[in-house]
Amino acid sequence: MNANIVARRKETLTNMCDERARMLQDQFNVSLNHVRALAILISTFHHGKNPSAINQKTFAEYTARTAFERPLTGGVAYALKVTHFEREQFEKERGWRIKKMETEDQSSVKDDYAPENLDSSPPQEEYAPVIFTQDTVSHIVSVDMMSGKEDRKNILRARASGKGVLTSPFKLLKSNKLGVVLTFAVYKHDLLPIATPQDRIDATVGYLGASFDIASLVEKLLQQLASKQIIIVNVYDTTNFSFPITMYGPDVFDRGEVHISTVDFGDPMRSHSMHCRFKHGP
Ligand code: WA2
Repeated sequence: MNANIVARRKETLTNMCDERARMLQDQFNVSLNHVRALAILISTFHHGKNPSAINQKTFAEYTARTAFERPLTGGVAYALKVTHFEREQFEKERGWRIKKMETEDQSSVKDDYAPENLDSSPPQEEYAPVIFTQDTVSHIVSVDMMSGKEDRKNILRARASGKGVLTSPFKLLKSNKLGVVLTFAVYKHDLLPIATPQDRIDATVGYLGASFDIASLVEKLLQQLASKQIIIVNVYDTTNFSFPITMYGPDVFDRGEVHISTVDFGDPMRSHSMHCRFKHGP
């Protein structure tokens, strides 16, 4: 092929990929900012008022009406920090037990057992039961988010850092689709920039989280650009550079030219990238 045409093709691929990566990053950032604002809403109107001005009904209504502000999220939820010492009182007041998170395959086995025994979380030092949810994720109400491996790691990192943190991609509850969870800690008072991780842990009252169904959301984004006939797009979590995790797109065997655009989802502990290829080409 003419060297000029090859260079032109390469430039086109670069531009298309960078544009898509930037759109994904921007939409993620918009969602992240609104999830952060929700954490402040909870701090101000739930923990900052006595009695609280937020209950499940108002939380569900507010999050549904502002869902368009969080274009990449499947749902948001709020979990409380509950120590083992506080558990009994908490469960009595709420009228329900803190439940253990179960994966899809476990819950199909579960029917053989008495659900009321299995559902309840075994004793732990502390719990993170969900008390408020957007209706789209109502299935996680009363579930201890610390009993899920990825959710737990996120909670621990969010509260010690004060930053929004992301899980690696994992199968979300119920939908069973690959997604990521974003978590912000909610503190009982403002913390100085010099606060230590332990200061932050001690001041933690709960965790505001959002789930992202990456595959369907990238799909929606790409559809808006109507370029699916031209390029193949993959999104990866490349935090472990030797073991990238596919977040979106088909398995790739093609050795053809690829352009890699980085995507910054705002968590310095994680890396993501978008790979683009022409559908038919050299
Ligand atoms: N939200 C929705 N689906 C999930 C999920 C989750 N976590 N985990 C697994 N499937 C309340 O970080 C606190 C939300 C967790 C927040």
